[in-house]
Amino acid sequence: MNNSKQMNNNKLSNLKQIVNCDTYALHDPDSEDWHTAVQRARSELQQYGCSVLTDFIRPQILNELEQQSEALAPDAYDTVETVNVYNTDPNQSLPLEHPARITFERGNAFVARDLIPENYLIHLLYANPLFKQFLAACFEIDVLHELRDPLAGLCINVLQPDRGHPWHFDTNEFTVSLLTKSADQGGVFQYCPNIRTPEQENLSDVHAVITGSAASRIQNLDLKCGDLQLFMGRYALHRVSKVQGEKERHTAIFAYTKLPDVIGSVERTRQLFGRVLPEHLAAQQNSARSDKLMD
Ligand SMILES: O=C(O)CCC(=O)C(=O)O
Ligand SMILES: [Fe+2]
Repeated sequence: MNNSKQMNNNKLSNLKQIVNCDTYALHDPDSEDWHTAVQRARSELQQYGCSVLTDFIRPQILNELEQQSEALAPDAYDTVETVNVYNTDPNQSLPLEHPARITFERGNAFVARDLIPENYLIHLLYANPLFKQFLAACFEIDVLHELRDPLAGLCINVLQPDRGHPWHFDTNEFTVSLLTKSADQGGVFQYCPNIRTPEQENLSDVHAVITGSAASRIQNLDLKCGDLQLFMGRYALHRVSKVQGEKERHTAIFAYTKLPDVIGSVERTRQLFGRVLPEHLAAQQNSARSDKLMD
């Protein structure tokens, strides 16, 4: 067998070992089951901006998934940051009632991609071509690209007891996440579907939600370990409520983009991971130039 055939076989067997392919036929993009799963996700994304693929991971490996997550959690960059829902500077000269003036403590910590071994389950899944092909179809995009960012493409989001991930919009239009360890209590993913559009910020509703006076707009997701969540986080305001009890809550965040070669800015990377790599500095230098010539 030649090398590339062997590699494809390995990827297929990895996928079948990790994903519940009886329910989600990721291994066979020509099958009716594959199209049915894609269609369901598409229609939920169109309606609510969110689709949960329950029991996406094979139950036999949920323990291993949690153990790998636990082994990496101590490496998370842990800092409590003051943020607003837009992740912009909260001190700008905006009226006091503007939602950007309301701040929260962001208490989650990220384990960066370069600390996650390539043979760990979430890393195998993130880079798997059949996984990417399926997700691209669900989001109705031709091709999904892994970030070229060596830190931000794949992360574990760690919430310790008494910490929460406050109300925010994501920068990326869509996100894929997987609960790898659940909290005893609290740590609930909450969101407000379609609260803004590319044309309309809808500041008054955003303000009402984050000040606690629009509870009826908020949907709670009851996620279990091994459920995969597809989410349009740029248009839906969302948060993870404070974790209660003894256990941490972990999610794997799989970041993909429509455009290739995406690398985070030096400033944002330092905020999220406490460090930057030569790739971030080089990308910043290149983007400051008016051309892409070597000299
Ligand atoms: O951990 C989660 O479930 C959500 C995380 C999130 O919203 C984010 O990382 O932007
Ligand atoms: Fe988010």
